Amino acid sequence: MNTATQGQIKLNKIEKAKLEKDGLAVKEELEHFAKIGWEALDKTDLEVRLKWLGIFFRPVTPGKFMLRLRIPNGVLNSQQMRVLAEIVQRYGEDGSADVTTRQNIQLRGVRLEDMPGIFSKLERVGLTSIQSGMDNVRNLTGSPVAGLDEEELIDTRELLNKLQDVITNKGQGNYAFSNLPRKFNIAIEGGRDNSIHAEINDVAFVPAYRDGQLGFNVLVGGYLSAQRCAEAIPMGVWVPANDEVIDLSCAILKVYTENGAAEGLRQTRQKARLMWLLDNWGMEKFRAEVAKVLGRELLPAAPEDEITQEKKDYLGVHAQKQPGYYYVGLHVPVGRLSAEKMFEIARLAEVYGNGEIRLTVEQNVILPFIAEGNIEPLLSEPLLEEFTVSPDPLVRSLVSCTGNHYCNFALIETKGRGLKIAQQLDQELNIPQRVRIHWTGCPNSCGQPQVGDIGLLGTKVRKDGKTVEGVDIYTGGKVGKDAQLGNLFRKGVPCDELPEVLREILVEQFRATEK
Ligand code: SRM
Ligand code: SF4
Repeated sequence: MNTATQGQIKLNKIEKAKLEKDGLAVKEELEHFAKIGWEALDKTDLEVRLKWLGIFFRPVTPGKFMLRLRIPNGVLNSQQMRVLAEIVQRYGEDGSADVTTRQNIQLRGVRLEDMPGIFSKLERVGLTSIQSGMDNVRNLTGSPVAGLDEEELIDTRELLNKLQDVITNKGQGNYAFSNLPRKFNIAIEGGRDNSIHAEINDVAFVPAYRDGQLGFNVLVGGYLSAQRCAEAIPMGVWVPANDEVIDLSCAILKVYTENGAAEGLRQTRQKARLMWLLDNWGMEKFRAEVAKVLGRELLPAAPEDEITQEKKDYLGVHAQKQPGYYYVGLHVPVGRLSAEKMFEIARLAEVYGNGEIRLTVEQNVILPFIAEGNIEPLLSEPLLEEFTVSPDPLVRSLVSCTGNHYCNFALIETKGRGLKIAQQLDQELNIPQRVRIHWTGCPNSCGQPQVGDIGLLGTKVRKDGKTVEGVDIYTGGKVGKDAQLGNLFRKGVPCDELPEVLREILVEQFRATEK
């Protein structure tokens, strides 16, 4: 059964809207939308379909849109960064950008009337925002040091670029993949440290040798949501590190898309991610359906994968495999960038490196190809006082979702508060180990609280007869090898009590001592 013949099945609201008009169709109407202004738009076009173009109406800041790009593998260049900086610069105080938890960039404050011009600018420098929201494949993540790291097993960049080209029809939009039952995350790891959080992707490729040949074992079904958090499970399949990765990804997307309605995925938005199809079918049937679409047998998984290391954060100065060159990881506090800082990053990448800029899922930036003689001058640049290569321990590993400044789902403010508390505790405590604190403003879990050593998930709590901002605390998240999701540790802690509660946890569980 395909989406055009969904007959008697009771579709959810979003599915009905898509049936009326595919989300991607608004691409042809963008010029018209820009002319008539956002207030005149049909509500579904404004709040839902524009997300197929990466344009997000923000009810918190009406008229000031968020634009979510696609930066496969988190690799961009200085020219692209400069264009992004120019776009947000013209919006003054409203304009800014965020590095996201999917190694990507989102622009803020953007006006609808400017979108056609912005899209032309993006296209000229090889960027796109197409299909970056709603029922589409999200930014494709890969090893942030692909092609640089001496220990790398597979360079993920070409695979991810090809995959993005296929999924988005080279940035023009692709109706074959624009009507998934739900969002979909794909990641390809090329190193040993599981830099991409394989466990929380719908499809993840992790390096594995099979009969002496290097390729990938495939994990499927991982996701986080308000309804359920599930770790990805082995598909029991191995693919070589070539176009078969793209073929397999597309086959999985096709199976997911075409069986969504029959399997109930298009009825309930909360039960629509790939894992629900796996629940319904079991892995054997899923594999068989994928093989049918592929038109060939799938090879069984390699007995073990090559994820053998703890997760790195890539901050600081590191030798590259290219002799005489280094990559330098800069810490961007909670991923927030101003236009000025973006221009500066672009300049530093050109003056000291080869113009390339990398992003990480920890919301940081890496400048590669810094020649040995350029390291000291780079480290002395004023930007590196703020975007330091060696931040204090808690600030260093802080990750945060958008929170209530821009996101209408948010139950709390996250980025500002998270940074302030981390800075305070860094001042007060000696913390002998890495502690990754992940903040997220609501149960959607965009800030991945379940992967943090400590995860803080926004909620409302009652205190002294009033409703105040609070968090549910998660602990025990493990990343890298043997990754596993954390569990709820304490519910409903008011945010003003959080420094104290976190201090306690840091002392008891992470060997912190008072300074
Ligand atoms: Fe997310 C929805 C922000 C990564 C799970 N996410 C949203 C929206 C679009 C809601 C909205 O319309 O306001 C948020 C936009 C707020 C804004 O203005 O920025 C939003 N998500 C983000 C970002 C920007 C968080 C960040 O600060 O870095 C991340 C953008 C990634 C990107 O570049 O594409 C982001 N979101 C994630 C992740 C983490 C990941 O992929 O590793 C997750 C959990 C993993 C997953 O998806 O399985 C995540 N976002 C969600 C969900 C819950 C999905 C579900 O199946 O229920 C929603 C709500 C939804 O889709 O209905 C959501
Ligand atoms: Fe918004 Fe909630 Fe996602 Fe944070 S976790 S960005 S508050 S939807």
